[in-house]
Amino acid sequence: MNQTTACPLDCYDACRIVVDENGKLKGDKSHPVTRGYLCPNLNHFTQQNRLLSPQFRGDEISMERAFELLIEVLKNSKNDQILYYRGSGNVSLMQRSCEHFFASIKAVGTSGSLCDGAGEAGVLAGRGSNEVLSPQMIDESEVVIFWGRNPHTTHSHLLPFLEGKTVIVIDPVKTSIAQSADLHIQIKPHCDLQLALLLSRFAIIEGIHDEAFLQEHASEYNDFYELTQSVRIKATLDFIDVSLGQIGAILELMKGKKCAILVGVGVQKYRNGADVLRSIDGFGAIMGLFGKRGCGVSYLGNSLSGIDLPFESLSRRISKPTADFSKYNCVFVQGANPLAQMPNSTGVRHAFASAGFTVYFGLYENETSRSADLVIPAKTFLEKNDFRSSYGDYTLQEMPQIFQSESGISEYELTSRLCNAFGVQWEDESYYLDFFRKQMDVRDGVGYRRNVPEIPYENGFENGEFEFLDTIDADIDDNEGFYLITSKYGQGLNSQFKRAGGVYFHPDAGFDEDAVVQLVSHSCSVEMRVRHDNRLRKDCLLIYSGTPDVNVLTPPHLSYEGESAVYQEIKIKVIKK
Ligand SMILES: Nc1nc2c(c(=O)[nH]1)N[C@H]1C(S)=C(S)[C@@H](COP(=O)(O)OP(=O)(O)OC[C@H]3O[C@@H](n4cnc5c(=O)[nH]c(N)nc54)[C@H](O)[C@@H]3O)O[C@H]1N2
Ligand SMILES: Nc1nc2c(c(=O)[nH]1)N[C@H]1C(S)=C(S)[C@@H](COP(=O)(O)OP(=O)(O)OC[C@H]3O[C@@H](n4cnc5c(=O)[nH]c(N)nc54)[C@H](O)[C@@H]3O)O[C@H]1N2
Ligand code: SF4
Ligand SMILES: [Mo]
Repeated sequence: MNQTTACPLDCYDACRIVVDENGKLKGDKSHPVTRGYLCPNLNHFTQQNRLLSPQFRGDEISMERAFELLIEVLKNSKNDQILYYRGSGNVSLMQRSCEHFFASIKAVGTSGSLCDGAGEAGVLAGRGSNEVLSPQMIDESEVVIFWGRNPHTTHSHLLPFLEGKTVIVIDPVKTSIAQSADLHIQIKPHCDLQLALLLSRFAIIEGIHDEAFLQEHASEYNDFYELTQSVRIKATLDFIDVSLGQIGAILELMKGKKCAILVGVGVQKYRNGADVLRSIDGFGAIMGLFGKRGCGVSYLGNSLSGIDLPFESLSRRISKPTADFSKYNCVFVQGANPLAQMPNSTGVRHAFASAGFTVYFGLYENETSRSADLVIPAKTFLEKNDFRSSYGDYTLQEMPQIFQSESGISEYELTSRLCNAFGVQWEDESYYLDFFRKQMDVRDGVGYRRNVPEIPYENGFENGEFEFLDTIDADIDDNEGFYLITSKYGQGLNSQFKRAGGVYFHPDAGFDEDAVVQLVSHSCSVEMRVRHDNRLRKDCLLIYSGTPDVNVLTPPHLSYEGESAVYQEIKIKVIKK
């Protein structure tokens, strides 16, 4: 008999999956968003290639022995010498059960993000809360703007909802959506703040701003207008590589239309990422896009909003993108591959190797598992009970266990063992599953979170009013080198599944295909093979997320707000070999 579950990968879509009697995964035709299709990541998902047994320094050991070793090192470490580092290999809710144990023994956790933290800080500063437009709400819009977001790769289930709409794309890369869009602005990277300010300024000059909305919900807009006037028009347009005609064209297409601006992580992989999001939100407010059907600015949402968790939460935390593993006697890594995915890989790898004892709890072998003292294999999402919420919509879906398996251990089971060993209060699995099930509101066979807005910001903003950006850092970075674009790869998910390789340049950027070049950033360098891609600007190079060693080039800085990694902050020098 067919069984249904949901995909727990770190992705907007949260697809509903049908598992047939042969164990094959298919999209659920009755789901309003999945509509019968999965993506390449899940179509090729197999139970193979996974870690099958625990290992201690490269030797296979039993699960019993693995727990003896883990418990011993935890008992011999002071609580502030234990670091719990969770990634986003699986974003389901039971992943958080392990945090209950580490919080209870007062270990150190992480705060901030490798992903969307800078942008989120900007959204919160302006709106007070971070709500998304569900695909059903985007369906009602007439104009959709993809701003630093690549839906063919990262949000493919949104594509059918775009039929018949006007599409505008703001992206330095001529992505698939840019190729079919009504208008593509191939902006220079890191110039979105200036573009948003210029759009806001010209919207007001042309009188297409929403005066009534601004009076009621964003009354400081005149100060924001003044701020936009501090931007020198001609010099800025030249620098960001956008023409006045293009600004006019965007506003003309938006005029009087229901418009959704979908912002991705691409715009905020910089230290001022929060201000970038805030300026885009500011433009949304000027156009009166909040609180109306089919309108809004939508970033990656908070998959936990409206959900109560039954687990203890860590009270002590360090910033995730700059976590210094060498300071800890025990580092416990769960669902993550920090040795590939954190910025500044060289520093991270040294620090990990000099930590007292390192544990990797995950599904696949990778840079982190190979360097860890102890490897504990996890169970796949098909082999354990769970729930899945999403940062792209308001679903909350049950993921029942579908297969039995002898290998690996679930997050619930691992936590049970640790809680038992340390006398930490812990309940039966059914208690936690019921806790989540009770928060699910099932409509037409699909589970949703309770207490979520149908129309985000319909009743205004959390702080009473929308708060505009009030100062800008006018510095324009014009250092030598190529802009680094490091975005998502269609055949893999960060460092899971198929991994990309090589560095991509425009064919006219001056490097021959297949040549090996040396790429140099802050203090580190790596060699990569050249690939050509004519979708790129000539001043950019592209290395996909998940490419081995890409993060040797990325800097160990935090965003000014939001404790986020800033992968694209530093330009890259290229040396021919
Ligand atoms: N297939 C696949 N899907 C995924 C993932 C994956 O690895 N593979 N990862 C998942 C995760 S973890 C996340 S966070 C989401 C992210 O989803 P997206 O936000 O769509 O991801 P990115 O590919 O990082 O960036 C999107 C776009 O930003 C553009 N960009 C880069 N720099 C700039 C800039 O300065 N300005 C502007 N305007 N655009 C810029 C890039 O060219 C790219 O097209 O995707 C999720 N989905
Ligand atoms: N250069 C560059 N670097 C980036 C990015 C980029 O765009 N460019 N993107 C950043 C972003 S947005 C993100 S979100 C991060 C992601 O970085 P990470 O959170 O480190 O994610 P992954 O690389 O996907 O590694 C996830 C690991 O989780 C394990 N896993 C999968 N399922 C389970 C499970 O059910 N249980 C357990 N215990 N483990 C499991 C698998 O073994 C897998 O190897 O990378 C960041 N790094
Ligand atoms: S990775 Fe995303 S698009 Fe692919 S099946 Fe999972 S939720 Fe759907
Ligand atoms: Mo992410």
